[in-house]
Formats: sequence, C-alpha cells, structure tokens
Amino acid sequence: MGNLLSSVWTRLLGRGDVRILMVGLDNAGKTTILYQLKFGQVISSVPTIGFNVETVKYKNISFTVWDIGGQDKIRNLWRVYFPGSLGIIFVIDSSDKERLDQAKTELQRLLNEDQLENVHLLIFANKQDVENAMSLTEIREKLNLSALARRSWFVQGTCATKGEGLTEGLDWLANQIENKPRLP
Ligand SMILES: Nc1nc2c(ncn2[C@@H]2O[C@H](COP(=O)(O)OP(=O)(O)O)[C@@H](O)[C@H]2O)c(=O)[nH]1
Ligand SMILES: [Mg+2]
Repeated sequence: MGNLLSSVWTRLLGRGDVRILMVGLDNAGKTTILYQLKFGQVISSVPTIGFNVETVKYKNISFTVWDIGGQDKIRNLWRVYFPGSLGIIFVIDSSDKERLDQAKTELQRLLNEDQLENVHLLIFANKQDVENAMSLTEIREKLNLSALARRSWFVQGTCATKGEGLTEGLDWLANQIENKPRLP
C-alpha cells in the first residue's frame, strides 16, 4: 500500500467491507486521483456496454470509480455499486464553470438514491491550481450544500496532478467512517 493511504486507511482495515464510490463528470480528475492513491493495481472494466468502471482494492477497502452523467439506461446499472457503500467522493473540475450546473444535477440525483441515504459525502474541488478556478466558497454555494441537513459533507480543495489536498480529504472521510459507518 502506498504512502498516501497507509496513514489514512490503516485504521479502517479489518472492519468489514469499506466501499467508497468516486464519481464526477468526465475530465474532473478521478482517474488521476485514483493513481495518486497508489492503493494497488487499478483495474479497468466494462461490466456492460458503454459503462467503464475502475476499481482498486486493498484488503477490505475498495474504491469504485466511474464517470457520472449520460443515458438513463446506464444510470440503472450504477445501482449495483450502491449497497454497502460508506462514502461518496464527488470530484468537481473547479475550472469548468460551464458544467458546474450539470455536476450539481448529477450530485443531487445521486444523493436522492435511497441506498445512498446519509452516506458521507466528500467533495474534491479539484484543479485548484488552474487560474480562475472557482473557490471553495463559490462551489459550496452553487452546489447548495448547506441544504443537506442530515448528511455529513466536506469540501476539500485539491490539485490531483500534484497530489495536493487528497490526504486531508480522505482523512476526513476515514474519520467519519470510523466514527459512524452510516448515519442513522
Ligand atoms: N491542472 C490540473 N489538471 C488536472 C488536475 N487533475 C486532473 N487534471 C487533468 O485533467 C484531465 C482529466 O483527468 P482524468 O483523471 O482523466 O479525469 P476523469 O475523466 O475524471 O478520470 C487530465 O488531462 C489530467 O491530467 C488538476 O488538479 N489540475
Ligand atoms: Mg477517468
């Protein structure tokens, strides 16, 4: 296991399955983040037509990653990954103002899923290094996160290409899961 995760996730080892979903629009930086985790081998698979999933697994901990958006037909197939998920990492491209609304819509749809009720939500506001990237405050406001009454959520600024901010965000998520795997 790589350095980045060893400090954060060792305390979740041996606790039963810890499945984390990492999603966001295409180009947000998810694959880059996955490789930065150095968590083991990234396995790419296409369980069914047009739906690419990347997974990494270390002992009882797994990350399952896909591009969110697109056809309703594919949407139904995502649900197979929902049961038992303890955390959602939603990755935003902070430099993509044009598609923030679309990201918001996708996030809302996801949060409305029964099987993801009260699952901890970590938002990576990625590409903070890009000039004129949206600030964390702006992203928090535009996504209307304060309306999420019963969910624990946290926005962390990141630069995935440099690996910045990832540990801080994951540390928050690991803490939440350690203290309350699922909110009641
Ligand atoms: N400037 C900058 N570029 C990034 C960052 N993270 C990812 N990228 C770039 O954004 C593009 C899309 O990244 P990728 O990980 O493939 O996104 P995915 O579609 O969400 O998996 C690639 O060219 C990455 O190198 C970042 O923090 N800053
Ligand atoms: Mg990708």
